[in-house]
Amino acid sequence: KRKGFIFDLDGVIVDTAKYHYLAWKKLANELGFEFTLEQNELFKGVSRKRCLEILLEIGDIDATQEQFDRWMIEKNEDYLDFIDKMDASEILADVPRVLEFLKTRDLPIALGSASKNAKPILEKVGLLSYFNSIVDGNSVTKAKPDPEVFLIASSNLNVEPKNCVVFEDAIAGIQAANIAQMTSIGIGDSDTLVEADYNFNDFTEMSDSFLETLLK
Ligand code: B16
Ligand code: MG
Repeated sequence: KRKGFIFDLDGVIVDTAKYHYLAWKKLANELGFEFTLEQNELFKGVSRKRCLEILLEIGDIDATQEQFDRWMIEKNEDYLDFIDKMDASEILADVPRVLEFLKTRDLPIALGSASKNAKPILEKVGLLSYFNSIVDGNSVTKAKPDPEVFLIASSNLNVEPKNCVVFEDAIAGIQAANIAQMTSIGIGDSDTLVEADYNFNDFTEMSDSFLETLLK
């Protein structure tokens, strides 16, 4: 059977979480409260709109629709200033080796991310050409753990969900892959990602022989 491979972006291909954090922290500070790295954990894999809602809950701030929209734009502009400076040096270890492994075997590859900035980021770091399909925050309506993002990717790749493999760093992302009946591979802390079918701290721990077993 034909296998398909779906990658999350933030925390799997690049570590953009630190830039999201700095941009949210700047906004929080402007609004007069602190935003910690620990609180930032709740923002991983979550849409921009939902992140702002949580941030305002943390700061106990009631916003008008107009303020809300303005802060969404402001945060994204600050985030894009960081993205603008990104290059290939920010690709996480051994990601190119795994992409190359799949590409040389002609296997279809998709991105499955909540980010609306996914495409420019892949372009910046020079990985866009590896992807047969980009499913991002612009094409999905339901957030992970809803499996929508991965099911669209599976259909775009023309590979049945049960033959898709998902690489994810967020609990909600692993749950989404499991609900979609896909093989879930947790990238990161195995105690956090206990629901994953397989766990690796990062791609340097994933051998070519393990990748071979995924093709069967
Ligand atoms: P944007 P992923 C997610 O990316 C991030 O983990 C999350 O923190 C962010 O809020 C979300 O993208 C939306 O990003 O503001 O760029 O649209 O992990 O799903 O690749
Ligand atoms: Mg992620």
